[in-house]
Amino acid sequence: MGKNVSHDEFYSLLTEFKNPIFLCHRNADPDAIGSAYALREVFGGTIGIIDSVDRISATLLNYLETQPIRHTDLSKYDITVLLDTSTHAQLDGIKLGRYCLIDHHTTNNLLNNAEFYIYQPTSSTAEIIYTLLHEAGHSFSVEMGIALIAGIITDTGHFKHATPDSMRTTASLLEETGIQYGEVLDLLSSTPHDVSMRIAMMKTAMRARIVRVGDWIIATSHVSSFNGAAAATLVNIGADVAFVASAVGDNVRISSRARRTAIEKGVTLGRMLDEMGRKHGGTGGGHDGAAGLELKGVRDEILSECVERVKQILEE
Ligand SMILES: [Mn+2]
Repeated sequence: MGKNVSHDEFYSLLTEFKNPIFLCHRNADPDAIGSAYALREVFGGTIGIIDSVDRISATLLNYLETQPIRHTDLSKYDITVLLDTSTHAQLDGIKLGRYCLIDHHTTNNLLNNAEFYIYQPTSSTAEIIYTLLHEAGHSFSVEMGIALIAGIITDTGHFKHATPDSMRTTASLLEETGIQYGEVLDLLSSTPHDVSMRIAMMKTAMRARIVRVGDWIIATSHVSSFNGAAAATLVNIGADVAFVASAVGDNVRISSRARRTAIEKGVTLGRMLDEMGRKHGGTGGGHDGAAGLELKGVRDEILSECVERVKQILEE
């Protein structure tokens, strides 16, 4: 049984390891990368990724002049620090040795086997990292500040799902480092959208199926990649809740997004997809407004079940 520890304890436990690896989930986002970067600046060690990093993380890593290690043999390190990771599926079956964890997702299946962990339902892992380092008396470099703020911005959907704490943490980081908020936005928006991504967004819209429940709109679609961005696009152009499927080997991967009004009505996607994952022998989870699911099954049947579940909530 993993040990739930305070920030203080986590900090002092981690200092006992000489050679930690800060491991990010599959397709690492700025919340994972930013968190790993800030911790490595303080504790030394290595930043590890499972397969690749997302578009914005690639820009961030370039700015930070940091190259993470890929396909890594974890036995070379005395501890693995899992960041922003809530399911085994996000690790592509990599063999974990001794590990600890910091995460913020609605559900987390990796706590039991962790040696120690901080698990808090904040809006980003970066906020937890800020508190951990701030309480230990560390100051933040400009690079650490940019890395953590980038994580907060992307995980809160540019502050759409922000809490007072995510605002406060961002404000403290800006104050402590002298960074201008606009600098971080410029860095994030300098990421080019490549042509295959733009085509995927258009195909998602073309293929969308629309279900209307009163004044609510649920949309489903499918693309070969970029399904997270695709679900966000469907919400941006009018859906209240969107599910977009992709085929990943023999599996179906679903990304979902929900508008704040739908969340307030009770659509909590992280829990819903976690439940569906358990029911069908796959894995799912995430946040109320942004979640994922991966399982074996028939794409349209899974999408229909997603729609049915949301319909039931919206019809109440
Ligand atoms: Mn996160």
